[in-house]
This record gives sequence, structure tokens and C-alpha cells, in this order.
Amino acid sequence: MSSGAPNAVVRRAQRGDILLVTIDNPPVNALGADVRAGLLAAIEAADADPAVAAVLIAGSGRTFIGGADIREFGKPPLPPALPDVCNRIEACTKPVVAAIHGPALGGGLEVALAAHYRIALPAAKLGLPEVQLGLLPGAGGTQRTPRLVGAAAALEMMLSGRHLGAAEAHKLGLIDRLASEGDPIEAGLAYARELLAQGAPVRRTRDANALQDRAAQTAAIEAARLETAKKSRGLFSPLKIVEAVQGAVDLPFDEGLALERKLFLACLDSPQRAGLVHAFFAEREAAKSPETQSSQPRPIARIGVVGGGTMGAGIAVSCLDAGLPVTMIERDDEALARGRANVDKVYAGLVAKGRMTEDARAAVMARWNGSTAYDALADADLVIEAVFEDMDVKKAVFAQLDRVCKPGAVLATNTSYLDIDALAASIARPQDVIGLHFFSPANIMKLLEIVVPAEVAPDVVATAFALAKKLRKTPVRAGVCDGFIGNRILAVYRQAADAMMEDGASPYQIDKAVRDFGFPMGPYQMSDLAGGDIGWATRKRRAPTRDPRARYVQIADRLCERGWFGQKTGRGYYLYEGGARTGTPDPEVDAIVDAERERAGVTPRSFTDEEIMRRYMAAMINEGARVVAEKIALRPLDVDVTFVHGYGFPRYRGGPMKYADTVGLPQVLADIRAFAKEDPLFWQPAPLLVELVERGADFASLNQTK
Ligand code: T1G
Ligand code: NAD
Repeated sequence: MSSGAPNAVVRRAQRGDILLVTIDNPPVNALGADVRAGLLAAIEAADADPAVAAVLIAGSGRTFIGGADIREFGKPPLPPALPDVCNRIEACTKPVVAAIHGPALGGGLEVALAAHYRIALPAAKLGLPEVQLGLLPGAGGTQRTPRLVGAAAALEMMLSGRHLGAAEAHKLGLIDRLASEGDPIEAGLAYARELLAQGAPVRRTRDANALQDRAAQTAAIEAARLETAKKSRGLFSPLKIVEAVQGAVDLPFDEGLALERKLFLACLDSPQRAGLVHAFFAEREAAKSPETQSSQPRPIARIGVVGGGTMGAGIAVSCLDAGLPVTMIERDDEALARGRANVDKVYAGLVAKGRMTEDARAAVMARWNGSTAYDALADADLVIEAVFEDMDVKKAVFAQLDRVCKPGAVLATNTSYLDIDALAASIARPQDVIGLHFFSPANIMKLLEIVVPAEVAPDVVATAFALAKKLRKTPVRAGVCDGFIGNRILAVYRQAADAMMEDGASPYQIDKAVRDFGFPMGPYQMSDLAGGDIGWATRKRRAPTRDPRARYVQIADRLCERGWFGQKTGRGYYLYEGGARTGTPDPEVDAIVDAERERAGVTPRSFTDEEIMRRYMAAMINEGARVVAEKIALRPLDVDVTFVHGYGFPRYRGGPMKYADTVGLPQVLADIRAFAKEDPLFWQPAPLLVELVERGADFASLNQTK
């Protein structure tokens, strides 16, 4: 690391009496050690050079600065520290201007706040998203931002982590000048010259006075503290952010900075930071499959959706929201009308909430077309089938698609469990068939399992990933097996939960333990939401091939036999009085559970919440290891992304495989071996787990990009 000289990632150029400092560190100009050193050296050079009257800081490429280099977290810190770089920028004796285009996030915005003046182009995005990584702004952001925009606005930015548009940032006072479209450097130079011509002074943000009315500021902070305590559900850093901003009101600037540093380091050390940073990189890695690296996607301009039920309608909305025209096929006119109504209902809801205009609704629905004739799909580029979960029904649909769709059209199925290889083999173009497994509600849930059958062409897989990007979904590549990645693993930890229920734990205790672990809901609330009939159909389908030696808990069957499928029937494991969305425990379910224990000859015992979670997670991790070993999931991170984006796994724990590494694989294996004493068939340790423990390795070691 050079001392004074410019380096490869921070360029310097003299533009008249302005020193132009350009950060060039692709892909997002992250503030790695070299960038920090280069920035520091540039400011020192500017101060020492009488020919320099002002400094302009800009970013090259599509980003101003994407923040601190996230890859450095958890590693030994490298000098100079970013807070020191920001303080040095602020202390420059010449006016420093930041010209912002594209994202200025986290440490990137903190660099801009340390500058004396800020200009932004209309497409700029400004934010302090550190909370999404389990952190807080650690380079002066918690002290400078409130001084510029007040405590309430600063807290809203830091607690939401959202990216503000340039116009809003200007209105807030975060930036001084809104430039028109064009070259950020030219806009920045023009602004700097204007400031020099006006004799504009060095203006340190630490001296800004938006916090003067201490009582009002403290009241705003107190309100945010109460709200955050309610909302942050086990998250570590949000309340630290509130504490730091209180310091900005109560303490002199440098003491506030010291408080910020202490709180930042506490967040850096928290396991939540490790989990959230893992999730950040995992979802980006999961979006890269071997096929996306090797093949170009086919064009996607027109979408077909077969089936307008729960999933078909949600998928259609997801495509319409992405600006695509959709043609929906249904069995008959009545079903088609129902399909259209299911789609339009979503937009009607947005209009009712004032989040969409009637005109916009009409414009979107104008891109929806419906028919009962498959010929309407003749020019579709990609068709997604979402009809009944029945192989014969699906094969009939695919036969129609094979007949009418143009050559090169991608034919996808949204099946939850069925054998996609068999479905592909049923038509003349198996190479064009792929699984696109959306999650309900399909227009909301981020996860998209891209299920890759044996015969599929690589560019079809690449097309599926391209569609995921267009629909703003989080894709995960999955192999073909019963339930792919998510539902296969779900079936196993659900069995573990059912066994605990029959052995003495109430379904309500299990649900609470799972919620306290960080899931939005437990397995029995989830079953009631999705509908117990779906699981029942799966159990019936699997009955002929179920291992007769395997323990089979029949409690769920007893509820389904009574038609207690959950919310849609007003009762399941919980009672939903008067169509309520939140259920209440049902003493009749307790009675059914007791009766089943007696029938099964089980003497119930008590479970601690901790033991419930150890068994629940051990089952999830163990099956996750099998799924990775069989290459159904390419890497453990693909299992993590699946559960974080599709099954409510608490993001701050990173996912089940990351969680296993946090706990330690030897502990997980020891738990499984202990549980196996009761049920050796169910609790067979996955060979991959045993191998990793023997090698002293962890799941992270298998996440290296292929
Ligand atoms: N550090 C390291 N790598 C980063 C990065 C970062 N800050 N941001 C992005 N990347 C990588 C990413 O992994 C991917 O790599 C590539 O860049 C493109 O990213 C002290 C502590 C900037 C809006 O939280 O939100 O500052 O997969 O696919 O969709 O207070 O990236 O190609 O190998 O996401 O155009 C705060 C995080 C850090 C912003 C661009 N900053 N980044 O989105 O591209 S903490 C953030 C983003 C901090 C200070 C604190 C987005 C983006 P690869 P991408 P994109
Ligand atoms: P649904 O019963 O709500 O809708 C199915 C629709 O398909 C009905 O409207 C029906 O009229 C239509 N249909 C049936 N046969 C047809 C044919 N030959 N041609 C045209 N339309 C036909 O079912 P759903 O919950 O939307 O499930 C659809 C598929 O999605 C299933 O394979 C299911 O396993 C899968 N899936 C469901 C969920 C979920 O949570 N519901 C989640 C992921 C995947």
C-alpha cells in the first residue's frame, strides 16, 4: 500500500485548480484497503498542493461507492480505517465536493457526508443499508447524517436500510445540488467551479445543526426506540443504531464517533453479522449456475400460463408486474373468468390501498389475455404450467404445448413434487422442459426453485435464470427428486416435529419454539396456512413406497379425515373463528393428540424449547447434507438461500447449513447420534456430515464457486 502516490483503484487528475479523485474498483467501487489508502493520499496531496483549490470525488462505472468491502468483514482489519479516512476528508482545508451517480451506500454515503458539498444525478441512490448486514454505519454515518437531516429522518434511513432517490435526498438536505442527466464528473466540476467562484468555504458536516432542538430530537429517538424494540424481532444492530444516534444528540462529535465505533465493533462481532453477510453473498452466488456461465438465455417477450388457480394467478401477476404480456389458459370459460378475477384481485387491492391508480390497473390488465384454446400460446416464448398436481393432467397439458408452441419455446412446470424427467420424456422436445417452482403467494415470495431435468438444454436453464432476474426473484438451481430442495427437506423436519408431538410436546409449544428461533411461524401454523390437504395428498401418494419400518405419526391424518385443513376450512391445528387469519389453540386437537399417543402406545414426556429446536434443526441440516451430497443442491449455500427466501428461515442465522457451521458440525452429529438411540432408522447421520466432521471441515468449505 503506497503512502502518497495515486494507486490503481484511486486515480487523480488535475482539472484546472480542481483535483479530480476517481475511484475505480469494479464492480461497485467498494472501499477496500487500497481505495481507503488512495483516498487518504489524495486528500493529503490536495492539502499540500497550492495549485489545488478544491477536490472532486467521483466513482467510475455505474456506481459512486457501494460501501465498505463486505468481503473484509470478519478478517483482521487493514489500515487505514474508514472513519479516519472520512475524518481526513472532512478536515481538508480545500472544499471537497462529492459527485454522486448510481448507488452511494453505507461507507460510500459516509465518504460523501464527510465531503463539504454533495451533488447527485437523478438516478443516484443514497442509503445506509448496514442494518441489512447486521451492522450500523461505522464511519461517521450515525453522527453526520442526523446533523444534516435530523434524528427522525436519519433513523428511518438507517433502520430501514432503504435506498433513497436523489430527489428525496435533496429534499431531505442530504445533498446540496440535483444535477440533470449526464456525466457525473462534468456536473461535479461545474458545481465545484461555481462554489469556488462564490468563495464557498470548507463546510464540515459535523458542524451542521439539524439536532439543535434537543428535546424534539430526543422525543423522535425515543419513539424510534419503542418502535424498534417491538419490530426488530431478535435482531442485534437496530437498537445499537438508535443508541448511536442518541449519542449524536447528547455528545460532542468526537465522543459520538467513539460511541459509534464501540457499537460498530459489537455488531461486527455478533453472529448475526456473519449470518447476514453470508446471506448477502449466498443469494448472489446462487444466481450463478454452470449454465448461466456457459449459455446465452433465449429471448423472453411473451409469457403463457396454464391454470389460473392459486399459483397460476400469482405467477401471472409476477410476470405482469415485470412488464411482460401474459396469456392465461384455463379449462373452460368459467375457470378462465375465475383466473382473470384472481389476477385482477391483486391490483384491485393495490388500488384500494392507494398504492396504484385505476389507470395503471387497467394498463396492467390490458397485458393479460385469456383463452380456453391452447393455440393462443402459439407465439409464447415461455409457458408455465400450474394445473392440478396430477401427472396425467400435466402430461395432457404438455402434449398440448408440444403441439402448439413454436420451436424454441421454453416449457416449464410449477409442480411441487412430480417427476419432471418423466414429464419431459412424455413429449417430443424434452430439451425445452424445465421446472420453475414458485412459492405461494407467487407474486410475493422471492424464491424460485429452477429444477433442472436430465435432458434440458443449457440455454433453457440460462433462460430460466434470466426470467428470475426479470421477475426480481431469488433463483436456486435444484435437481430432480421428490420435493426438490425445499419441500424434500421440509418433509423430514416436519416428521421430526410430528414425532416430538406424539412423544409429548404440544403443537403449540413446538410452533412457539420455532417462532422464538426466528421463523415467522411454526410448522403447524404453516400447515394451516398452506392447507393440510396438500400434505395429506403427498402422504397418500407416498404410502405405497413408505418403508414399513419407518415411524409414521398419524395425527395430521386424523385432522384431515375431519376436513380440518386449516385456515381455508376455519380450523386445522388452530381454530380460526370468523375467518380470522391468526388461530387459537384448539383443545379438541390436544384431545386428538392424546388419543393418538394412546393408540401408538406412547407415554408422553416433556420437551424443553431448546431440545425441540435441536431436533428440528438436526433433521433439517441432516437432510440438507443429503441433498448436497446428491447434487440436488449444488452447494450448501443453495440450501441456505432456499430456506431464507422460501421457508421463512431467519436471515440473520444465514440459513440451516450456515447455522450448522455456527453451532459446529461435531455438535450436530453428536445430537443426531443421540437421537438415533430412539429411532435409528430416521436419525441416520448423512454420510457427508460424518465425512466433514472426520475431516474437521464445515459446510462453508463446500461453498466455493465451482
Ligand atoms: N463489498 C464487496 N462486494 C460487493 C459489495 C460490497 N459492499 N457490494 C456489491 N458487491 C459485489 C457483489 O457481491 C457482486 O459480486 C457484485 O459486487 C455486484 O453486486 C463502514 C460497514 C451496490 C446496489 O450494503 O446493495 O459500508 O457476485 O450483483 O444488483 O458504514 O450490490 O459479481 O462476484 O449486487 O447492480 C454497505 C451492498 C456495506 C451495499 C449493486 N453497502 N451492495 O447492485 O449488483 S457495509 C451495502 C448492494 C458499510 C460502513 C459499513 C448492491 C449494489 P459478484 P450486485 P447490483
Ligand atoms: P389450484 O387448484 O388452485 O389451480 C389449478 C388450476 O388449474 C385450476 O384453476 C384448474 O381449473 C386449472 N386446470 C386444471 N386442469 C387444467 C387443464 N387441463 N388446462 C388448463 N387449466 C387447468 O392449484 P394450485 O395450488 O394453483 O397448484 C397448481 C400447481 O402448482 C400444482 O402442481 C401444485 O403442486 C403447484 N404448487 C402449488 C403451491 C401452493 O402452495 N398451492 C406452491 C407451489 C407449487
